[in-house]
Amino acid sequence: MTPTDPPDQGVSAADPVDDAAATETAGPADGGVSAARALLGRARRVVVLTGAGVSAESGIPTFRDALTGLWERFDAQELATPRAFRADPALVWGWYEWRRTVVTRARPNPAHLAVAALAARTPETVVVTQNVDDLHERAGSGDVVHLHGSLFQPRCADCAEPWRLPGEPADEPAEGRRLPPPRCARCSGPVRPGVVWFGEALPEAALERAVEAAAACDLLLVVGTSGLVYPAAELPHVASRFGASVIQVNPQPTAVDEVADVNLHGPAARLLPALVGEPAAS
Ligand code: BV8
Ligand code: ZN
Repeated sequence: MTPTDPPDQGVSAADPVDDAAATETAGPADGGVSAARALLGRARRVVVLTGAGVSAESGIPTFRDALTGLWERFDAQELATPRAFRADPALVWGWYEWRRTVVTRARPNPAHLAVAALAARTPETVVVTQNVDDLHERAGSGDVVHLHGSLFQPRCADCAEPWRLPGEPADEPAEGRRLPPPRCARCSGPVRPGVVWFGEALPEAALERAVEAAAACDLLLVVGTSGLVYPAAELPHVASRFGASVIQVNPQPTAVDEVADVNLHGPAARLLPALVGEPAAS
């Protein structure tokens, strides 16, 4: 890491056990689904790592998608920073309340449901997400590890006092608006979204749990992430270094391709049910 990089929250791992049998790229007619199903069928300890792509078919824009409305001239990675919130708290709070509105109106899609079904069938499954939405939970996944926080856990930016969201769901206009953040009941500091901004440390317990699960799993299923944001992007490499098989589901090539044993190119809401679904009655 070059000296300019932020303090390291990276992950180190001992060397692996190679599993030659699992190394099959997406040559076969079914695009690798049967190879992936065979790997999944044998797996006992599974980690599912998801990114924005798993919620794309629920109508939630990914981080790659250009922003719209009030925020169209901004880059999401720019807005999701402490600096942007200090510079213009009403713009940033408005953005998060708009995103909370979109998420509240959205519904889990078949990919979220398949992840919940997989966990129900394979008890030692850990669901780790980079997403700040609650669609995994609404699909029935319990105990989801949120590496980057949640839209539903705002807190005071000064004293970290949790701030209780009002009962009624967010209802921001489609084009968005500036919205001054509410004030903390304890110190009247500005309330901020309970997400991890770029340059901020991830919640220690969540990161530790994700790393331990990745090092201990025998299969990591990575869905809908570009694999560019760290330290989350290190998890597939940790799993592979510890000898686990890695299956990726993504319509596009990503930074994870190099470490995946099977790359399934297609939308999560179609491929995850095919991957997890009960074998068709013979
Ligand atoms: C930190 C919450 C240090 C907020 C987010 C090492 C190397 C280089 C840089 C770094 C490094 N280590 C740290 C850094 C800096 C930085 C980083 O990684 N920068 C990158 C961009 C180069 N990391 C950080 O700043 C992290 N903090 O390092 O702190 C520290 C340590 C100690 C003490 C103090 C500080 C914090 C990172 C977390 C930032 N917060 N989110 C919010 O949401 O507003 S990240 C945010 O962006 C998301 O949570 C997600 O993680 C990321 C977006 O990535 P994806 O989820 O992958 O989504 P994306 O849009 O990119 O791609 C979508 C994919 O889905 C695509 O591949 C597409 O093809 C696919 N897709 C589309 N449709 C479908 C689909 N797939 C399946 N089905 C479909 N239908
Ligand atoms: Zn406070």
